[in-house]
Amino acid sequence: MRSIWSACVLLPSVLAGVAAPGDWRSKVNVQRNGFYPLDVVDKLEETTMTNVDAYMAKKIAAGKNNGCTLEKAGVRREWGDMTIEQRTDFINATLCLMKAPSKAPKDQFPGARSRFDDFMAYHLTNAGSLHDTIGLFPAHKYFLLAYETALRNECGYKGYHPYMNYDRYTKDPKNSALFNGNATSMGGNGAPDPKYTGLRTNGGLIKSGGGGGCVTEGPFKDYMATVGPGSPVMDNVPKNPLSSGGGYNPRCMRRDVNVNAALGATADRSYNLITKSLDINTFYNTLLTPPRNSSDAYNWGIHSAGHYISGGDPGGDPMVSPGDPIFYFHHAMLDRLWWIWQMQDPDNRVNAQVSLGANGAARKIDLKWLIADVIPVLEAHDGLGGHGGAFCHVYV
Ligand SMILES: *[C@@H]1O[C@H](CO)[C@@H](O)[C@H](O)[C@H]1NC(C)=O
Ligand SMILES: *[C@@H]1O[C@H](CO)[C@@H](O)[C@H](O)[C@H]1NC(C)=O
Ligand SMILES: *[C@@H]1O[C@H](CO)[C@@H](O)[C@H](O)[C@H]1NC(C)=O
Ligand SMILES: [Cu+2]
Repeated sequence: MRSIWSACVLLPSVLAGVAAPGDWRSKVNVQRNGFYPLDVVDKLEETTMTNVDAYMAKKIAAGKNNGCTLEKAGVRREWGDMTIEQRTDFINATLCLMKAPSKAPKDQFPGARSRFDDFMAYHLTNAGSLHDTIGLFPAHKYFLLAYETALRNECGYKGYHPYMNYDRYTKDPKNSALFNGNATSMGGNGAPDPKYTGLRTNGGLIKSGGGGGCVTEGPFKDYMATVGPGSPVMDNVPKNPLSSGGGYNPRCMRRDVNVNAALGATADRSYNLITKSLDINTFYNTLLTPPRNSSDAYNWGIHSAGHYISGGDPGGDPMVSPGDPIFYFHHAMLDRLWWIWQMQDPDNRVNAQVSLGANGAARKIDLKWLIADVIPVLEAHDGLGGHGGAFCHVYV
């Protein structure tokens, strides 16, 4: 691992003693792995950091930053940019959460046996408000914060949640640092399941990537999904003993690490999504349901593509997808794309809400047993100071 920002790059502005535009590099700890060249979105993010720096300076001057500064912000990194030690710490904390005691109501979710399961249980019963026009971005931003907070407060994790840059998984996802199945990956592919041929999405049939069975390699090979299924995308997922899906249904984690899905989330697609969506409705609709295009073989929409890079059960099941820890890597990446989009024009975009829902600004996000505070939805729009500074992160 190396940091590409050498001291001599920083020196002139340090000597001048003023924070010139571009000085974000002296405030944020950038850590890159030279194995991955920057893609068009990474480059856009770097140029956007000047806007972010100016936006923060303005908020600080107005006393509205809630204690959040770029220097203090948690840095969420791409998995491949993290050192082996950082990856190990993260994996250990995830394994800890899978053993930590559940706080979900026992009568409603007798199947939730760990703190990790609690998140799956919440998603199962609140999928509507988590995914509608008003909720999708801010509710998942808060859900991710709640999960990251549990890793930190309940399992001693010192870092911040990683994200997966989809583009890095468009060539050979099965042999990537995220999915190669070794001790410092997030687990391997599922064993081949000839009965699993793929799944239907908005854009057509995503052909199987060759997996579909149980994950047998890596740190989560012994992990059992508990609650659900809700809306399984595979056959032969055992039924839950309760009609609510909240009962105990221990089953192996299945995956289909799928390059055909990943090709629907290449960097050029994310770049176009950010730069060509001039309002939040266009951004939301293009992300979820892009216009049909018969000459595009991978037109799934980036949201679906991201979920199905590993798919399976519970990961591919829209009701219980947080039962595969990769869920949070995907939603961190979506949060990153939303944030880069907002920061093209922060004054107008941070509080922009998809206009299809009624009473958008009055909505509150209540994650119940996941995190204490019930927060107004707009407080989960600002990743750098929202909700009294509880949100204070950058993506690098
Ligand atoms: C992670 O857990 C393993 C197994 O419990 C342990 O050997 C290792 O030291 C831990 N690593 C870190 C970085 O804490
Ligand atoms: C796991 O794979 C990654 C990425 O290829 C590599 O950097 C790392 O050294 C491997 N670790 C082990 C324990 O094999
Ligand atoms: C449809 O897909 C093709 C092939 O990827 C692409 O060249 C073209 O620009 C797309 N059309 C629209 C309207 O997005
Ligand atoms: Cu989702």
